[in-house]
Amino acid sequence: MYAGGEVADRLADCDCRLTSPAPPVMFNQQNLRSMIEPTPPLNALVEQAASLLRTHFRTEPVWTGIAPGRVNLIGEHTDYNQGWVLPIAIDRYTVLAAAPGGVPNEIRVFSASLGEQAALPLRDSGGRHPQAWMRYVEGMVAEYRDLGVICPALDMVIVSSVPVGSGLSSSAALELALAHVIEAATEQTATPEARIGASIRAERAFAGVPCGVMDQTVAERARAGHALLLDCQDNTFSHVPFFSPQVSLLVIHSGITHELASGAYATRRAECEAAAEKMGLSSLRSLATAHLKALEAEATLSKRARHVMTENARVRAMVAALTAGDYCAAGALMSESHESLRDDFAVSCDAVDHLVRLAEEEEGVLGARMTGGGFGGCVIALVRSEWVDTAATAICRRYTEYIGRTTLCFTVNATAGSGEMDAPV
Ligand code: GAF
Repeated sequence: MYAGGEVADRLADCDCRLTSPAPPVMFNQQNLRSMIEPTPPLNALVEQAASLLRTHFRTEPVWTGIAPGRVNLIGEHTDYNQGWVLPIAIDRYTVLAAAPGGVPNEIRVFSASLGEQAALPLRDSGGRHPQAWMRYVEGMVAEYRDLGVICPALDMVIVSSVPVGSGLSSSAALELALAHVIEAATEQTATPEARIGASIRAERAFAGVPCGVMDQTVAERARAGHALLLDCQDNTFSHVPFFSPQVSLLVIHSGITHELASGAYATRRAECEAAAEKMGLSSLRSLATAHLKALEAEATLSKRARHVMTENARVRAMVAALTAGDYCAAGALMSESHESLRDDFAVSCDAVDHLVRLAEEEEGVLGARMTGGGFGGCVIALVRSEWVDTAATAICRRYTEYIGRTTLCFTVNATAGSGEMDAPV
Protein backbone atom coordinates (compact mmCIF):
# COMPACT_ATOMS: atom_id res chain seq x y z
CA MET A 1 0.00 0.00 0.00
CA TYR A 2 1.25 3.46 -0.91
CA ALA A 3 1.19 5.64 2.21
CA GLY A 4 3.96 7.66 3.77
CA GLY A 5 4.66 10.62 6.08
CA GLU A 6 1.79 12.24 7.97
CA VAL A 7 -0.63 9.87 6.30
CA ALA A 8 1.10 6.69 7.45
CA ASP A 9 0.82 7.93 11.05
CA ARG A 10 -2.92 8.40 10.75
CA LEU A 11 -3.33 5.09 8.97
CA ALA A 12 -1.68 3.30 11.87
CA ASP A 13 -4.50 4.56 14.14
CA CYS A 14 -7.29 3.71 11.76
CA ASP A 15 -9.82 1.02 12.58
CA CYS A 16 -10.24 -0.44 9.12
CA ARG A 17 -13.22 -2.53 10.09
CA LEU A 18 -15.20 0.69 10.43
CA THR A 19 -16.95 -0.50 13.53
CA SER A 20 -16.44 2.47 15.86
CA PRO A 21 -19.38 3.32 18.14
CA ALA A 22 -21.98 5.65 16.67
CA PRO A 23 -21.49 9.33 17.50
CA PRO A 24 -23.77 11.15 19.91
CA VAL A 25 -26.95 12.48 18.25
CA MET A 26 -26.15 16.18 18.29
CA PHE A 27 -28.68 17.88 16.11
CA ASN A 28 -31.85 17.60 18.21
CA GLN A 29 -30.06 17.89 21.52
CA GLN A 30 -28.27 21.10 20.67
CA ASN A 31 -30.84 22.49 18.25
CA LEU A 32 -28.32 22.27 15.45
CA ARG A 33 -29.47 21.79 11.88
CA SER A 34 -27.45 19.39 9.74
CA MET A 35 -25.09 21.43 7.59
CA ILE A 36 -25.45 18.92 4.76
CA GLU A 37 -27.46 20.50 1.99
CA PRO A 38 -30.07 18.13 0.55
CA THR A 39 -29.44 16.97 -3.02
CA PRO A 40 -32.13 18.24 -5.39
CA PRO A 41 -33.80 15.25 -7.08
CA LEU A 42 -33.12 15.00 -10.81
CA ASN A 43 -36.81 14.99 -11.72
CA ALA A 44 -37.23 18.31 -9.88
CA LEU A 45 -34.46 19.82 -12.03
CA VAL A 46 -36.10 18.46 -15.19
CA GLU A 47 -39.46 19.94 -14.14
CA GLN A 48 -37.85 23.26 -13.27
CA ALA A 49 -36.15 23.45 -16.68
CA ALA A 50 -39.42 22.62 -18.46
CA SER A 51 -41.35 25.18 -16.47
CA LEU A 52 -38.75 27.91 -17.14
CA LEU A 53 -38.84 27.10 -20.86
CA ARG A 54 -42.61 27.70 -20.79
CA THR A 55 -42.32 31.01 -18.93
CA HIS A 56 -39.29 32.37 -20.82
CA PHE A 57 -39.96 31.15 -24.34
CA ARG A 58 -43.67 30.19 -24.23
CA THR A 59 -42.97 26.77 -25.63
CA GLU A 60 -43.15 23.15 -24.50
CA PRO A 61 -39.92 21.14 -24.09
CA VAL A 62 -39.26 18.74 -26.95
CA TRP A 63 -35.71 17.63 -26.07
CA THR A 64 -33.94 17.20 -22.75
CA GLY A 65 -30.19 16.88 -22.19
CA ILE A 66 -28.80 15.76 -18.85
CA ALA A 67 -25.21 15.30 -17.67
CA PRO A 68 -23.65 15.01 -14.19
CA GLY A 69 -20.85 16.90 -12.50
CA ARG A 70 -17.88 14.95 -11.18
CA VAL A 71 -15.64 14.48 -8.21
CA ASN A 72 -12.19 13.11 -8.84
CA LEU A 73 -11.36 10.58 -6.11
CA ILE A 74 -7.69 10.59 -7.02
CA GLY A 75 -5.38 11.08 -10.02
CA GLU A 76 -5.16 14.88 -10.18
CA HIS A 77 -3.29 16.63 -12.99
CA THR A 78 -2.34 13.24 -14.37
CA ASP A 79 -4.74 13.17 -17.33
CA TYR A 80 -2.77 15.56 -19.58
CA ASN A 81 0.38 13.65 -18.60
CA GLN A 82 -1.02 10.48 -20.20
CA GLY A 83 -1.53 8.95 -16.75
CA TRP A 84 -4.47 7.46 -14.84
CA VAL A 85 -7.47 9.08 -13.13
CA LEU A 86 -10.25 7.75 -10.90
CA PRO A 87 -13.24 10.11 -10.91
CA ILE A 88 -16.92 9.49 -10.17
CA ALA A 89 -19.91 11.21 -11.75
CA ILE A 90 -22.01 12.76 -8.98
CA ASP A 91 -25.74 13.12 -8.40
CA ARG A 92 -25.55 16.84 -9.19
CA TYR A 93 -26.65 17.58 -12.73
CA THR A 94 -26.94 20.09 -15.51
CA VAL A 95 -30.30 19.78 -17.24
CA LEU A 96 -31.30 21.40 -20.53
CA ALA A 97 -34.87 21.71 -21.75
CA ALA A 98 -35.05 22.67 -25.41
CA ALA A 99 -37.55 23.25 -28.19
CA PRO A 100 -37.45 24.42 -31.83
CA GLY A 101 -36.31 28.05 -31.83
CA GLY A 102 -38.78 30.92 -31.97
CA VAL A 103 -36.25 33.09 -33.87
CA PRO A 104 -34.79 31.75 -37.14
CA ASN A 105 -31.06 30.98 -37.17
CA GLU A 106 -30.65 31.73 -33.50
CA ILE A 107 -30.16 29.73 -30.32
CA ARG A 108 -31.74 31.54 -27.41
CA VAL A 109 -30.70 30.36 -23.96
CA PHE A 110 -31.82 31.22 -20.46
CA SER A 111 -29.50 30.17 -17.63
CA ALA A 112 -31.42 29.74 -14.38
CA SER A 113 -28.24 29.74 -12.24
CA LEU A 114 -27.08 33.07 -13.68
CA GLY A 115 -30.53 34.55 -14.22
CA GLU A 116 -29.31 35.64 -17.67
CA GLN A 117 -30.60 35.21 -21.19
CA ALA A 118 -28.40 35.24 -24.28
CA ALA A 119 -28.60 34.54 -28.00
CA LEU A 120 -26.19 32.85 -30.39
CA PRO A 121 -26.63 33.72 -34.10
CA LEU A 122 -26.11 30.50 -36.04
CA ARG A 123 -24.83 32.20 -39.19
CA ASP A 124 -22.25 34.40 -37.46
CA SER A 125 -18.86 32.72 -37.58
CA GLY A 126 -17.07 35.75 -36.09
CA GLY A 127 -15.24 36.07 -32.75
CA ARG A 128 -16.05 34.53 -29.39
CA HIS A 129 -19.41 35.17 -27.77
CA PRO A 130 -19.28 38.20 -25.44
CA GLN A 131 -20.91 36.22 -22.60
CA ALA A 132 -18.33 33.68 -21.39
CA TRP A 133 -20.92 31.03 -20.42
CA MET A 134 -22.38 31.09 -23.95
CA ARG A 135 -19.01 30.03 -25.38
CA TYR A 136 -19.82 26.47 -24.31
CA VAL A 137 -22.95 26.59 -26.48
CA GLU A 138 -21.01 28.25 -29.27
CA GLY A 139 -18.21 25.68 -28.97
CA MET A 140 -20.48 22.64 -29.01
CA VAL A 141 -22.47 23.94 -31.99
CA ALA A 142 -19.21 24.61 -33.86
CA GLU A 143 -17.68 21.23 -32.98
CA TYR A 144 -20.82 19.37 -34.08
CA ARG A 145 -20.85 21.43 -37.30
CA ASP A 146 -17.33 20.16 -37.95
CA LEU A 147 -18.70 16.62 -37.52
CA GLY A 148 -21.33 17.41 -40.17
CA VAL A 149 -24.16 17.86 -37.65
CA ILE A 150 -25.89 21.22 -38.17
CA CYS A 151 -27.68 22.44 -35.06
CA PRO A 152 -31.03 24.10 -35.82
CA ALA A 153 -32.48 27.19 -34.12
CA LEU A 154 -33.37 26.36 -30.53
CA ASP A 155 -34.90 27.87 -27.45
CA MET A 156 -33.29 26.39 -24.38
CA VAL A 157 -33.13 26.63 -20.59
CA ILE A 158 -30.16 25.56 -18.44
CA VAL A 159 -30.79 24.44 -14.88
CA SER A 160 -27.98 23.00 -12.76
CA SER A 161 -27.31 21.65 -9.30
CA VAL A 162 -23.54 21.59 -10.00
CA PRO A 163 -22.09 24.72 -8.39
CA VAL A 164 -20.23 26.78 -11.00
CA GLY A 165 -16.49 27.41 -10.45
CA SER A 166 -16.35 24.82 -7.67
CA GLY A 167 -14.02 22.32 -9.34
CA LEU A 168 -16.93 19.89 -9.88
CA SER A 169 -16.81 20.24 -13.64
CA SER A 170 -19.98 22.16 -14.31
CA SER A 171 -18.49 22.96 -17.72
CA ALA A 172 -18.15 19.32 -18.85
CA ALA A 173 -21.70 18.69 -17.58
CA LEU A 174 -22.96 21.55 -19.75
CA GLU A 175 -20.98 20.36 -22.77
CA LEU A 176 -22.26 16.79 -22.56
CA ALA A 177 -25.85 17.88 -21.91
CA LEU A 178 -25.58 20.12 -25.00
CA ALA A 179 -24.17 17.23 -27.03
CA HIS A 180 -27.23 15.15 -26.23
CA VAL A 181 -29.62 18.01 -27.07
CA ILE A 182 -27.91 18.70 -30.42
CA GLU A 183 -28.06 15.01 -31.29
CA ALA A 184 -31.72 14.73 -30.29
CA ALA A 185 -32.68 17.88 -32.21
CA THR A 186 -30.89 16.72 -35.36
CA GLU A 187 -31.79 13.03 -34.96
CA GLN A 188 -28.14 12.18 -35.49
CA THR A 189 -26.44 10.01 -32.91
CA ALA A 190 -22.71 10.40 -32.36
CA THR A 191 -20.55 7.74 -30.74
CA PRO A 192 -19.54 8.37 -27.11
CA GLU A 193 -15.96 8.95 -28.38
CA ALA A 194 -17.14 11.63 -30.83
CA ARG A 195 -19.33 13.26 -28.17
CA ILE A 196 -16.48 13.34 -25.64
CA GLY A 197 -14.03 14.56 -28.30
CA ALA A 198 -16.32 17.41 -29.37
CA SER A 199 -16.76 18.47 -25.73
CA ILE A 200 -13.01 18.46 -25.04
CA ARG A 201 -12.29 20.49 -28.18
CA ALA A 202 -15.04 22.98 -27.27
CA GLU A 203 -13.55 23.40 -23.79
CA ARG A 204 -10.06 23.95 -25.17
CA ALA A 205 -10.87 26.16 -28.15
CA PHE A 206 -13.88 28.13 -26.90
CA ALA A 207 -13.53 28.24 -23.08
CA GLY A 208 -9.73 28.52 -23.37
CA VAL A 209 -8.82 25.76 -20.87
CA PRO A 210 -6.12 23.36 -22.17
CA CYS A 211 -7.82 20.54 -20.26
CA GLY A 212 -7.13 16.82 -20.28
CA VAL A 213 -9.71 14.14 -21.04
CA MET A 214 -10.98 13.29 -17.54
CA ASP A 215 -14.00 15.52 -17.00
CA GLN A 216 -15.82 15.01 -20.27
CA THR A 217 -15.08 11.27 -20.25
CA VAL A 218 -16.52 10.65 -16.79
CA ALA A 219 -19.53 12.91 -17.45
CA GLU A 220 -20.39 10.61 -20.37
CA ARG A 221 -19.07 7.17 -19.42
CA ALA A 222 -19.46 6.82 -15.63
CA ARG A 223 -21.50 3.96 -14.24
CA ALA A 224 -23.74 4.30 -11.16
CA GLY A 225 -22.13 2.98 -7.98
CA HIS A 226 -18.68 2.94 -9.61
CA ALA A 227 -15.62 5.09 -10.11
CA LEU A 228 -14.17 5.31 -13.62
CA LEU A 229 -10.58 4.12 -13.94
CA LEU A 230 -9.38 5.87 -17.08
CA ASP A 231 -6.05 5.37 -18.77
CA CYS A 232 -5.53 8.76 -20.37
CA GLN A 233 -2.94 7.51 -22.84
CA ASP A 234 -5.34 5.44 -24.89
CA ASN A 235 -8.66 6.33 -23.20
CA THR A 236 -9.35 2.73 -22.18
CA PHE A 237 -11.39 2.48 -19.02
CA SER A 238 -12.98 0.17 -16.50
CA HIS A 239 -15.53 0.63 -13.73
CA VAL A 240 -14.38 0.16 -10.12
CA PRO A 241 -17.11 -0.40 -7.50
CA PHE A 242 -17.45 2.64 -5.26
CA PHE A 243 -20.33 2.11 -2.94
CA SER A 244 -20.60 1.14 0.69
CA PRO A 245 -23.18 2.10 3.30
CA GLN A 246 -20.22 2.33 5.69
CA VAL A 247 -18.70 5.43 4.11
CA SER A 248 -19.97 8.70 2.70
CA LEU A 249 -18.28 11.17 0.42
CA LEU A 250 -18.66 14.72 1.67
CA VAL A 251 -18.05 17.73 -0.60
CA ILE A 252 -17.29 21.07 1.05
CA HIS A 253 -16.91 24.22 -1.02
CA SER A 254 -13.99 26.42 0.02
CA GLY A 255 -15.91 29.43 -1.28
CA ILE A 256 -12.89 30.31 -3.38
CA THR A 257 -14.01 30.18 -6.98
CA HIS A 258 -11.39 28.66 -9.20
CA GLU A 259 -10.62 30.10 -12.61
CA LEU A 260 -8.78 27.56 -14.72
CA ALA A 261 -8.70 29.72 -17.84
CA SER A 262 -6.71 32.37 -15.98
CA GLY A 263 -3.39 30.69 -16.74
CA ALA A 264 -2.13 28.74 -13.71
CA TYR A 265 -3.53 25.47 -15.07
CA ALA A 266 -1.83 26.07 -18.43
CA THR A 267 1.41 26.89 -16.59
CA ARG A 268 1.34 23.56 -14.74
CA ARG A 269 0.70 21.74 -17.97
CA ALA A 270 3.62 23.50 -19.64
CA GLU A 271 5.88 22.71 -16.66
CA CYS A 272 5.03 19.01 -16.96
CA GLU A 273 5.80 19.04 -20.66
CA ALA A 274 9.10 20.83 -20.04
CA ALA A 275 10.01 18.30 -17.32
CA ALA A 276 9.28 15.35 -19.61
CA GLU A 277 11.32 16.91 -22.41
CA LYS A 278 14.33 17.50 -20.15
CA MET A 279 14.24 13.85 -19.12
CA GLY A 280 13.89 12.67 -22.70
CA LEU A 281 10.40 11.24 -22.08
CA SER A 282 7.41 11.65 -24.38
CA SER A 283 5.24 12.24 -21.29
CA LEU A 284 5.44 11.91 -17.50
CA ARG A 285 3.47 8.68 -17.65
CA SER A 286 6.53 6.51 -17.80
CA LEU A 287 8.51 8.52 -15.26
CA ALA A 288 10.45 6.52 -12.65
CA THR A 289 12.48 7.79 -9.68
CA ALA A 290 15.74 7.26 -11.59
CA HIS A 291 14.67 9.77 -14.26
CA LEU A 292 14.37 12.54 -11.68
CA LYS A 293 18.19 12.78 -11.50
CA ALA A 294 18.06 14.64 -14.82
CA LEU A 295 16.01 17.34 -13.08
CA GLU A 296 18.36 17.87 -10.12
CA ALA A 297 19.10 21.45 -11.15
CA GLU A 298 15.40 22.21 -11.75
CA ALA A 299 13.74 22.22 -8.34
CA THR A 300 10.30 23.30 -9.57
CA LEU A 301 10.13 20.93 -12.52
CA SER A 302 11.38 18.12 -10.31
CA LYS A 303 8.54 18.68 -7.83
CA ARG A 304 5.92 18.82 -10.58
CA ALA A 305 7.23 15.57 -12.06
CA ARG A 306 7.37 13.89 -8.66
CA HIS A 307 3.71 14.72 -8.05
CA VAL A 308 2.67 13.11 -11.32
CA MET A 309 4.76 10.00 -10.63
CA THR A 310 3.48 9.51 -7.07
CA GLU A 311 -0.10 10.41 -7.99
CA ASN A 312 -0.18 7.77 -10.71
CA ALA A 313 0.99 5.23 -8.13
CA ARG A 314 -1.74 6.41 -5.75
CA VAL A 315 -4.42 5.81 -8.39
CA ARG A 316 -3.37 2.19 -8.65
CA ALA A 317 -3.20 1.87 -4.86
CA MET A 318 -6.67 3.42 -4.58
CA VAL A 319 -8.14 0.88 -6.98
CA ALA A 320 -6.63 -1.89 -4.83
CA ALA A 321 -7.97 -0.28 -1.63
CA LEU A 322 -11.50 0.15 -3.00
CA THR A 323 -11.53 -3.35 -4.43
CA ALA A 324 -10.52 -4.71 -1.02
CA GLY A 325 -13.09 -2.50 0.76
CA ASP A 326 -10.22 -0.93 2.71
CA TYR A 327 -11.61 2.58 3.21
CA CYS A 328 -8.98 3.57 5.75
CA ALA A 329 -6.32 3.04 3.11
CA ALA A 330 -8.50 4.87 0.56
CA GLY A 331 -8.81 7.86 2.91
CA ALA A 332 -5.09 7.89 3.63
CA LEU A 333 -4.34 7.96 -0.09
CA MET A 334 -6.66 10.94 -0.52
CA SER A 335 -4.84 12.88 2.20
CA GLU A 336 -1.50 11.95 0.74
CA SER A 337 -2.64 13.14 -2.67
CA HIS A 338 -3.54 16.49 -1.12
CA GLU A 339 -0.09 16.85 0.42
CA SER A 340 1.47 16.21 -2.97
CA LEU A 341 -0.84 18.68 -4.74
CA ARG A 342 -0.07 21.26 -2.06
CA ASP A 343 3.69 20.80 -1.74
CA ASP A 344 4.87 19.44 -5.07
CA PHE A 345 2.32 20.56 -7.60
CA ALA A 346 1.36 23.86 -5.90
CA VAL A 347 -2.25 23.95 -7.04
CA SER A 348 -3.86 24.33 -3.62
CA CYS A 349 -4.32 27.54 -1.64
CA ASP A 350 -4.39 28.51 2.05
CA ALA A 351 -8.16 28.30 2.43
CA VAL A 352 -8.34 24.85 0.82
CA ASP A 353 -5.40 23.59 2.91
CA HIS A 354 -7.11 24.86 6.04
CA LEU A 355 -10.36 23.16 5.08
CA VAL A 356 -8.56 19.86 4.49
CA ARG A 357 -6.87 20.16 7.90
CA LEU A 358 -10.19 20.89 9.61
CA ALA A 359 -11.77 17.87 7.94
CA GLU A 360 -8.90 15.58 8.89
CA GLU A 361 -9.19 16.62 12.53
CA GLU A 362 -12.77 15.37 12.80
CA GLU A 363 -13.70 11.99 14.20
CA GLY A 364 -14.85 9.62 11.49
CA VAL A 365 -13.00 11.37 8.65
CA LEU A 366 -10.74 8.86 6.89
CA GLY A 367 -9.06 11.31 4.52
CA ALA A 368 -9.58 14.56 2.64
CA ARG A 369 -8.20 16.38 -0.38
CA MET A 370 -8.87 19.08 -2.91
CA THR A 371 -10.60 17.80 -6.02
CA GLY A 372 -10.36 19.03 -9.60
CA GLY A 373 -8.00 21.56 -11.09
CA GLY A 374 -7.35 23.38 -7.81
CA PHE A 375 -6.68 27.05 -6.99
CA GLY A 376 -9.85 27.00 -4.87
CA GLY A 377 -13.00 24.97 -5.42
CA CYS A 378 -14.10 22.00 -3.34
CA VAL A 379 -12.58 19.64 -0.81
CA ILE A 380 -13.79 16.05 -0.60
CA ALA A 381 -13.71 14.00 2.59
CA LEU A 382 -14.26 10.27 2.96
CA VAL A 383 -16.22 9.87 6.19
CA ARG A 384 -17.62 6.96 8.13
CA SER A 385 -21.35 7.25 7.46
CA GLU A 386 -22.38 7.27 11.11
CA TRP A 387 -20.20 10.33 11.69
CA VAL A 388 -20.97 12.29 8.55
CA ASP A 389 -23.54 14.73 9.98
CA THR A 390 -21.45 15.44 13.07
CA ALA A 391 -18.26 15.88 11.06
CA ALA A 392 -19.94 18.09 8.43
CA THR A 393 -21.41 20.36 11.10
CA ALA A 394 -18.09 20.77 12.88
CA ILE A 395 -16.11 21.33 9.68
CA CYS A 396 -18.59 23.91 8.35
CA ARG A 397 -18.80 25.73 11.68
CA ARG A 398 -15.03 25.97 12.05
CA TYR A 399 -14.46 26.86 8.39
CA THR A 400 -17.14 29.55 8.53
CA GLU A 401 -15.33 31.07 11.53
CA TYR A 402 -12.10 31.02 9.53
CA ILE A 403 -13.36 32.34 6.20
CA GLY A 404 -16.06 34.68 7.53
CA ARG A 405 -19.00 33.39 5.48
CA THR A 406 -21.18 30.29 5.36
CA THR A 407 -20.08 27.40 3.26
CA LEU A 408 -21.81 24.89 1.03
CA CYS A 409 -21.54 21.23 2.01
CA PHE A 410 -23.25 18.14 0.63
CA THR A 411 -22.76 14.41 0.20
CA VAL A 412 -22.50 12.81 -3.24
CA ASN A 413 -23.19 9.40 -4.67
CA ALA A 414 -21.52 7.84 -7.69
CA THR A 415 -24.03 8.16 -10.49
CA ALA A 416 -24.25 7.30 -14.19
CA GLY A 417 -22.73 9.47 -16.92
CA SER A 418 -24.97 10.97 -19.58
CA GLY A 419 -24.31 8.14 -22.01
CA GLU A 420 -25.03 5.48 -19.38
CA MET A 421 -28.15 6.88 -17.77
CA ASP A 422 -30.48 4.25 -19.14
CA ALA A 423 -28.03 1.38 -18.65
CA PRO A 424 -28.90 -1.22 -15.99
CA VAL A 425 -26.80 -0.82 -12.82
C1 GAF B 1 -9.47 20.15 -14.68
C2 GAF B 1 -9.25 19.64 -16.11
F1 GAF B 1 -10.30 19.97 -16.90
C3 GAF B 1 -9.01 18.13 -16.13
O1 GAF B 1 -8.70 17.71 -17.43
C4 GAF B 1 -7.91 17.73 -15.15
O2 GAF B 1 -6.65 18.07 -15.65
C5 GAF B 1 -8.14 18.37 -13.77
O3 GAF B 1 -8.36 19.76 -13.86
C6 GAF B 1 -6.99 18.12 -12.85
O4 GAF B 1 -6.86 16.77 -12.56
O5 GAF B 1 -10.66 19.64 -14.16
